[in-house]
Amino acid sequence: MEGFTPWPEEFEARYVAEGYWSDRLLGDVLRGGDPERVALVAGDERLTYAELDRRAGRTAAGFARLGIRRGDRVVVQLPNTSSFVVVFLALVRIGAAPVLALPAHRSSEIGYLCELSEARAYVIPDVHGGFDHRELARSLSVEHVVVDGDAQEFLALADLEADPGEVSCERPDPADVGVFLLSGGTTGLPKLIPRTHRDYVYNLEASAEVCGFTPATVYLVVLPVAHNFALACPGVLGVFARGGTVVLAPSGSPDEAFPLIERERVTVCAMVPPIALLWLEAASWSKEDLSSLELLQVGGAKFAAERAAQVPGVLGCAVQQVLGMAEGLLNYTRLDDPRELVDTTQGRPLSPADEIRVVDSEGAEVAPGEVGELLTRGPYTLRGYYRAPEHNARSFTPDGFYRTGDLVRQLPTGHLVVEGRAKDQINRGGDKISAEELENHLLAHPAVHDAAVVGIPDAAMGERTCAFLIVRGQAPTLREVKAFLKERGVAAYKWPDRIRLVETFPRTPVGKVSKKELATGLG
Ligand code: OOB
Repeated sequence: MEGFTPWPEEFEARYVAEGYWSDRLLGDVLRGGDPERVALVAGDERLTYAELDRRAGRTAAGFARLGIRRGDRVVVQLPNTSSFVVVFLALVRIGAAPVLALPAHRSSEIGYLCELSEARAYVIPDVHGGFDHRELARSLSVEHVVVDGDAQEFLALADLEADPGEVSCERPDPADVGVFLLSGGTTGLPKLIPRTHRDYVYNLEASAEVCGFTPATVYLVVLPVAHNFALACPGVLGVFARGGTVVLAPSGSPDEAFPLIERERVTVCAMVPPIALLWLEAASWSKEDLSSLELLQVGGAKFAAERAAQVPGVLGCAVQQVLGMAEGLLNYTRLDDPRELVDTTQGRPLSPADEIRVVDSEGAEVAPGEVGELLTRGPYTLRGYYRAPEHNARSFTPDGFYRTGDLVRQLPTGHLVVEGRAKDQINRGGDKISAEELENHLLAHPAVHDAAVVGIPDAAMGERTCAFLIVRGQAPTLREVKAFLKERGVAAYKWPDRIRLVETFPRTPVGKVSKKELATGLG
């Protein structure tokens, strides 16, 4: 595929020879499950492996009948519903790569994703969280819009289904791009991460192994299912690969999640730290029986050691810290690690083939145990963002290591401790916000002369977003700034929590805006 950077041949040969890469495909992930067992619970729906397989097959045939085929891209923006799972499986079966947008994305993000990926179709709910996605779809120029629900002038997902016997379609190659994930982003525009069938299958199968998933696993999804963590670390796909059961929740709120844990006897759940904090609080007064829980996976942002240490006592289950990224590299604390490591580190690399370097600002490796930027290369870490040559030149070393922008130190055991960040990004409770992207939107406001966006510490979210503005004329209020960003179609999680008006920005010796100084000045 044009715009995709493959692994160099010698790496490909090694990953195949050493068994990291197989010829299993994402679309075959259901094949291990007992046909009679429940694969998916969503609201009142309960689908067995056989039923889910059949629906995925019929929907795959439907997309193929529309003319969507191997190598095409389809932007999928569905919330935590069975339709997400069906559409995802359908597309990967016919070799069309889903581009996984988040439900919170709006016209700014979706328009860009459709254009960059030259999407043949856009799959949406009718209305979700009070937002009418059909209206957004009307502003796009994509060939097919498929709606889960009331389709109006578009095509209803329910009407898309076709008989798999009637349409033939090409089988994808394991080396093909199977799915596009979104990068948290550090530049003006979001980036697309191509994940091949074989690298992502390895990602989810190796994760399922390390996390001890079995047919008895009952996995509750509380993060957006389109996020890598919930989808494949080991996530929904890892559960399917092991023949377990997935339960979809609309959110991580204890009001919604706890009754599901009790009813479905949930054993494992993946979440970001703010949700874990809510659960720790809610467990003391909630009446639900949470005793089925065995494992809480926490990642996406740093989880404090003190809170991690509370999990077993309060929630009655083990905790696992996960330092992951859509770009690839996953670190997990292991189920048999000593408690000290589980509480105080963000895990160690998933794969023996993951290569890790911790380097200083000149790119030289730091002494063992010192803090530096984490670089990585491996069988499931990208070699380049999709169609982004200039950005790739900066994001990778000449020998193919991805610069994560995370500041870490590595213990003799291999475990990593996240100590900070070298990238211009805000991590708002696991949601990633590119400072530059938000600054560019703010600069479009007629009263904003200059803008600098920084993260400020926050007890619940880890960080919140503060926009420092130099204005000309009438200064906008926070409310007006939010309304302006909404009007521009920017996802709400990117809107600043605070604005601060300033006369000038502090500068570094080389004349760059000193975000460190801006952030500390807030106190
Ligand atoms: C996950 O993926 P992304 O792509 O949303 O964000 C990746 C970035 C990392 O580079 C790091 O800056 C931060 O999120 N991060 C953490 C962390 N886990 C991720 N920072 C501190 N502590 C952690 N445990 O966030 C993601 C993907 C797969 C599994 C889990 C998380």
